[in-house]
Amino acid sequence: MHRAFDPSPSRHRIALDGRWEFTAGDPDRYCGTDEGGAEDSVTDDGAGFDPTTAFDGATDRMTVPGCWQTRARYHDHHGVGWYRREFSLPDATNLRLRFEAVAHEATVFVDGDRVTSHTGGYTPFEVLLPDVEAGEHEVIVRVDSRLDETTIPKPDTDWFPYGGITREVFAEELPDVFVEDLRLEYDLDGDTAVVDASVTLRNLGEAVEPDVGLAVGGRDTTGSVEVPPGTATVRRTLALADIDRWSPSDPQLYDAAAWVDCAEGASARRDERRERVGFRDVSVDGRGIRVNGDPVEICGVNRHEDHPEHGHAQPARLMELDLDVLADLGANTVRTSHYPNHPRFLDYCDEAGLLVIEEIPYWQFGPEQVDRDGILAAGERMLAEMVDRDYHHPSVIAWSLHNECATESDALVEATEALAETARERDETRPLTYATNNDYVGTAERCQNFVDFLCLNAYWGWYDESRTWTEYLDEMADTYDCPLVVSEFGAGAVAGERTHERQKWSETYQAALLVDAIGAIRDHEAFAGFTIWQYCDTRTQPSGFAGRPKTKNNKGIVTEYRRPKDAFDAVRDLLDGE
Ligand code: ADA
Repeated sequence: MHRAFDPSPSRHRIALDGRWEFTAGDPDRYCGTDEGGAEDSVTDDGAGFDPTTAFDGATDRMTVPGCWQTRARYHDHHGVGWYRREFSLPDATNLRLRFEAVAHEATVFVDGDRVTSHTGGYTPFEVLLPDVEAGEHEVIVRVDSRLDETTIPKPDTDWFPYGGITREVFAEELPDVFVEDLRLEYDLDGDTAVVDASVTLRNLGEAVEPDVGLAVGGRDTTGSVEVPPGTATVRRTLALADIDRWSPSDPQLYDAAAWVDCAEGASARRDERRERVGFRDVSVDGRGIRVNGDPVEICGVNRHEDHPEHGHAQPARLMELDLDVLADLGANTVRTSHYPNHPRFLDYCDEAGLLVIEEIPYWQFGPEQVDRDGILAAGERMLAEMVDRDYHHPSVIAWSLHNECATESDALVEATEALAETARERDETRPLTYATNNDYVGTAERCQNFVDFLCLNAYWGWYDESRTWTEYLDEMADTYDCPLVVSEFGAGAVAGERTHERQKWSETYQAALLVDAIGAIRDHEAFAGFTIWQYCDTRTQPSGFAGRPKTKNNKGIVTEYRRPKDAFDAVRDLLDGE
């Protein structure tokens, strides 16, 4: 299950995880790749491409969810992979086919027809297939993991952009009238919450007049509405008294459900969609970030989804382990650097009271990248997909628009304004931020007015020793009057190297640097907190990054297998972890 709760309990769900047939590379007859694949999947003689021919040669098996580079045979394969599997339907039905993530470009064929495509490896997509016949069906997915100067992220990231069907895939049977989307907004006044729900219904048949209901925290409301063929949005409101607010120390969650119930006819089925909400408000005020009006000190880490055996495709037990390790550390925040993490991980953060700053992989873009055709629009789409997917998580306290982009340039001023607008159109409740290293590298910052607080990345004591932490923090406090979080700082440490606190690459040096920086940040009243770079050691790319022993970014305070380094113990002592 891709979530920690069942979001659609009334639907029969067919999990499409497990072993798929797999083959690497395109067949000769496929000539859609240069133009982006999706619409152009025809052969050079102009005929429609038969995707089954991709499997004419020798084929292999691949586990879904999974990343092919975690297998030695495909360790260096940046390119195309074709996946195929079958599933059977006992009866004809409408189907919702959903992919939680495919890295990085997907083209999906069902029974030989191309049904959808998607670009962006960290957000979900789905397709509605009406009236699918009973019997055996075949799904084929062409996955292209290549990144180039026109993709998000760009190719030379300091993390490993694994390829594959990296998160869960499933098909859900749908009645003719179903809940396509549920959005719960609320107003809080003391311990009263007024929930305003938009229930989007989809009707694949004739006009009907079903009951549409909403339940939140044990209260419900129902009424009938006319639903014409197509899509209709119904509003339902509920006032809840005596609610317990969600907070980091008391993460109260409430179940919410919206349903549509058709009394008779072919669509005589109740369809239900569930969400979980935590009532809280997030605000920024002067120098502080507040939850329910109370200032919170951000004490956290940056987390990539990486592990030697799983890559990006994190099994639930690994997410649970990470949650436990973070609790042991005494951390209260995760920055999902540099892309939306798995939705189940965010469910766990909701349950644990962890705060999350979530980001899209707009990573180190210069003006020339942002000026490329389509990059801004693709960024806006990715941001919208992230906000839509994660809107209900109380743990998510801010959306981060980008990381270390050239925010001194006109192109980024324009892009930041557009991205901020996209986020605010979809969510008026959460503060916006982005991470910048401009002051660290000595260029001017021009985008801070589009966001509510700034994340600052700086590597004093590691890449550069020309300033002390206190000097830097004082200068940042004089430069900006918004809340500030030091969102990246750290040192590389080769696990087991325990030598001397002046010996770079040792655990000892890393621990000493973090203690010094964290002490200075916590002592400075202008700073709302910090997120350490980074949680665990991660695989990176061989090109472009000097100082990456074993092709890893070794700045983890735990190893790639989550074994604590000295820095973990030192930070835990500062944070009073277990
Ligand atoms: C940057 C970047 C990170 C990582 C880090 C480092 O701040 O945002 O992704 O590359 O530097 O380890 O140098």
